[in-house]
Amino acid sequence: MALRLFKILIALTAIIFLSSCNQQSNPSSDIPPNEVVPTPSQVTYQQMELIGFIHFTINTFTDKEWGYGDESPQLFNPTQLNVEQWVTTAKAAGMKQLILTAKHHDGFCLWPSQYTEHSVKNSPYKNGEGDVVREFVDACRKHGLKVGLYLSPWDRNHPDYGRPAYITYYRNQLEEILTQYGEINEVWFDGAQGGDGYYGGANEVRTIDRKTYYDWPTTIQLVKNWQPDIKIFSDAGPDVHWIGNESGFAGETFWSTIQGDSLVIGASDQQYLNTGDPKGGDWIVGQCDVSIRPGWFYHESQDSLVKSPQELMDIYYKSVGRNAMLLLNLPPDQRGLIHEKDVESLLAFKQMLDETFDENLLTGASCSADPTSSNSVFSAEKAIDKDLQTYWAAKDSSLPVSLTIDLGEEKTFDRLLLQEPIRLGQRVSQFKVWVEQGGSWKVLTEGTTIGYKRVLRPQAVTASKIKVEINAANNRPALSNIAMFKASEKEKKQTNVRTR
Ligand code: FUL
Repeated sequence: MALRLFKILIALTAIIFLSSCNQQSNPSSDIPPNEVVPTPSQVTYQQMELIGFIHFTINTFTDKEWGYGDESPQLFNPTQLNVEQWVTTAKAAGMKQLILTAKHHDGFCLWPSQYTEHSVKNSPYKNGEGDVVREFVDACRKHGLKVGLYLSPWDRNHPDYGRPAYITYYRNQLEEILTQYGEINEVWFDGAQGGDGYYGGANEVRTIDRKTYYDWPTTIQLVKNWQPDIKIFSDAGPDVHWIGNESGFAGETFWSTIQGDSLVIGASDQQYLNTGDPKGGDWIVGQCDVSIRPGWFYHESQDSLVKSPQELMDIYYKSVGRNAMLLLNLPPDQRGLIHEKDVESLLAFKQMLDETFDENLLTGASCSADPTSSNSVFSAEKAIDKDLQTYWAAKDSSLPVSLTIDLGEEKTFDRLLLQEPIRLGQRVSQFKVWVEQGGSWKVLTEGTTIGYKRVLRPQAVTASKIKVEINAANNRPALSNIAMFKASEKEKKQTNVRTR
């Protein structure tokens, strides 16, 4: 009898112990989220990190950046167009999505729109039977990339631009590209709107009221009806917003929260877009768009100005490494191919990225929460377990709070990666990283926001213990990942590819 009671007692203790362990790793027992959090679809979107832009249209053949709108469709004549080459190049570089300029400001359509004659259907390409948008979406899907489409709101060809009739035309075109080509992951609304143009032969300047002309709320609703899971990009979101410059960098402090109703497409405060807003009531992912060349479209004169792999790395640190997306433009040339120089630089960049981030030097390390400042509810080890779903969280919001990582042996590193479990909101606004050297702790580097991903580039240091200290946060702090790397030697090599 006593033995049976003893066995029951053991079993009960085991059940209580196991269920308490389970509570710590089960996301269903998450810490309470912030008021403003991303949608699950925005989280998945940001996890793509690196995506690509394809600027290709009549401008490629006229050597212009902005076509006036009077170009003959006959000029669009790529001799070796190979959309698979675009997609396989992007994929080899680690891009997870490509966005194509289905229509740029000149109004020329890469698909045979039924609403205009200004399209591929009147070009020599495939004797007017071609549809570049179709080829593009098919190739992206074949190689597992998500699809995005750019449809310029400004149209320098259309006779009705600036009048109400154009809005119907624009929505008709959106309906074509968003209902006839399967699932589209992102639609890109550019901020350049109004000015001089051909406008059906009027050859004049047409200005619009950026706040009212497009009636964006109605268009956004239509887009979401056609493609419920689509991410809409613009200066004002609602899902993804422009970072405020075309050089590819987010602010060192960058919040994914922002006040959406203060933003106007084509007329937003660029500095505000560059930092986000800790008090913002909307979660809008920041996106850094930049071209691998000075121009967005291909120009032979820029063949010597392709950004070097080192420059691309620097852009990566200032975009993905600052909690934003990187949208890198690869403009095909008149053949319809991404130029060899661009491919070379892009793939060398990817190699550098892999060399730097392949070996996490925290493998095998142990992690503990500072006993004087926290007894962590979600265990400290979760911050280095390489599982982004799990996380360490402090027991409450008292600060500072720190995590100490014991590497077990001395290691040399110069890259640090931190991540917050953003599905619960963005919290940290000040942190420090310490290293123990010769028995005393020294501050190695410090920063403000973390968000989805923050990568820091301190001077190389050799240490066997590091400490991540959170000094300010808008809620109880949590970290889903801490990792440490040694940069590829190639990152530091001087480049003679481009000087600017
Ligand atoms: C800008 C446009 O005017 C450029 O031509 C390019 O498309 C870039 C991505 O957005 O606002």
